[in-house]
Amino acid sequence: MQRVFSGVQPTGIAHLGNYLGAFRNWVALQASHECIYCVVDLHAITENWQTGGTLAQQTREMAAMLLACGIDAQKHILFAQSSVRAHAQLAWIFNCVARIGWLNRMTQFKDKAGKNRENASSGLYVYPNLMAADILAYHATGVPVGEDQRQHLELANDIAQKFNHDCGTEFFPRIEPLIMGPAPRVMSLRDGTKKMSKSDASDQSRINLTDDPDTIALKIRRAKTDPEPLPSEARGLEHRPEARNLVGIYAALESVDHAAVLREHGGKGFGTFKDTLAALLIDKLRPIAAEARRLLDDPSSVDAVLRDGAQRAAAIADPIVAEAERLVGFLRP
Ligand code: AQP
Repeated sequence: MQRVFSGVQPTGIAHLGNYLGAFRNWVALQASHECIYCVVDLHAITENWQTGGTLAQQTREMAAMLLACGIDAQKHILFAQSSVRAHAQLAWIFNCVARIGWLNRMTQFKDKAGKNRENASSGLYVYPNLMAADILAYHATGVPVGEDQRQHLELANDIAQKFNHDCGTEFFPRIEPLIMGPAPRVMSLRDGTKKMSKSDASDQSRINLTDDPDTIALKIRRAKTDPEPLPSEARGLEHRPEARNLVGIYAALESVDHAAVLREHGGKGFGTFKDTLAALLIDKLRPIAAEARRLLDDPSSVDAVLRDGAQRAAAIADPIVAEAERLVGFLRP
C-alpha cells in the first residue's frame, strides 16, 4: 500500500480553501493508502508567529479540525511535526545537500518574502528542504499537493537523487504528486485573483471552518462580485475571477463541474445564487465546526491523539533517519 504524507501549517484557523483543496482529499485517501498527516509547526515559525502558548493552541485546534473533517488517527497517523525530532535532523542533512541555486529558483520564497527579502528568516529560505525531509523521513512516495507545491516536490526529488548519488545508494525513493481530480484553488472572497489564506488580514476574505451559519451567510452575501448575472456557460466566467470563484466553490461542494452549476444557475443574479451557496456551505460545514468544538471541549483528548501519533510516526522515521545519518558517515561511538 502506498504511503502518503501531507501537512498543514498551524498559522491560523483552517478555512474553506484548506478543506476543499486538501483535507477532503486527505480523508478520501485513507480508504486506499497508508496516510501520515502532520500539523507542521516547524514550518509555521518560518514567518512571524506569536509566542506565549498561541502556537501550541493553534496546533491543537488544527489537529481537532482535521479529526472533525474525518481524519482517522487510529487507522492512520496524525501528529505535530516538532514532536518528531527526525524531521529537523534530516532537514539539516538536506540543508547540506540542496544547492543555493536550487533554492533561489523557488517561487514561493519570492512570493512570501516579497520586497523584504533581506529581512526574511533563513528558515523561510530553506523551508523546501524541511518539506523534503517531512516526506522522505517516512519514505513516503505519494504527496497530495496543489499546483503551488509542485516545484517543492521537484526539489525534494532533486535532493533525494543527489543524496543517493553522493552516498552511492538508492536509499530515498522517488516522490509522486497525487493528483486528486480537479483540485479547486479557492480564492479570497474580497479579491478573486488572490488565494484564500489564513494569514490574510481581512477575516471577510475567507470562510473559516469554525464560522457559524450567520457569519457564513454574511460573508457570502458581502463577497465581491460584478454587476452581470451568472453566465450560462463556463467560458462566460473568463475574466470574471470573483464569479468564477463562487461558482467553483459551489461546484466543489457538490462534486460537479462549472458547466453543471451554470446549467442550473446561469442567468440568475448573484443575490439568489449567493443565498443558495450560503445554504449549501452551512449544510456542509456546520457538522465539522460542531465536531471540532466538541473535541476541543476536552483539549487533553486531542493532545493524547497527537502524542500517540508522534510515537507511531517516530517509530517509522527514526530508523530511516538513522540510516541516512549512517550513509552520511557520522561517527556513532
Ligand atoms: N485557498 C486554497 N485553495 C485550495 N487549497 C488551499 N490550501 C491552502 N489554501 C488553499 C491547501 O491546504 C493545505 C495546507 O496548507 P497550509 O495551510 O499548510 O499552507 P498554505 O498553502 O500557505 O495555506 P494558507 O492558508 O495560505 O496559510 P498561510 O496564510 O499561513 O500561508 C495545502 O495542501 C494547500 O495547498
